[in-house]
Amino acid sequence: MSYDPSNVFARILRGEIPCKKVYEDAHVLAFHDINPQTPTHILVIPKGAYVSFDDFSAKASAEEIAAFVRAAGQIARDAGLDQPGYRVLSNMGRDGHQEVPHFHLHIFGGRPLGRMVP
Ligand code: D5M
Repeated sequence: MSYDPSNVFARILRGEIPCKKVYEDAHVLAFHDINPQTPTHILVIPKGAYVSFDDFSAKASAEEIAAFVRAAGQIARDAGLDQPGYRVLSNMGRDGHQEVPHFHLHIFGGRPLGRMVP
């Protein structure tokens, strides 16, 4: 699947639509989900044009991957979620019910999340 630059997260990265930003560095942007499923629901996205986790894992540089993972952990810590914990999830493709075709990680927290339901 080729990258569609008109997707909503690409538009956020270009500053065409606003977001509630929680973190930004050279490789990563994070903001609050517009439709939060938990008291804290943050989306972490790479600035590079990657469609999905599959695309990112295959094509991103080691520097981008390291920056992304480090940032995601820091964002969760800064949100106060590391104790008592949180959930990280990425929907991938049609069966994964991915709606926005720009790779993103969901960080869910702020209440007990219960057992993971696929
Ligand atoms: O989830 C895509 C997520 O993106 C979903 O939880 C809503 C969120 N979303 C969609 N548009 C926006 C804007 N404009 N700001 C913040 N969050 C947004 P997926 O994993 O693709 O199913």
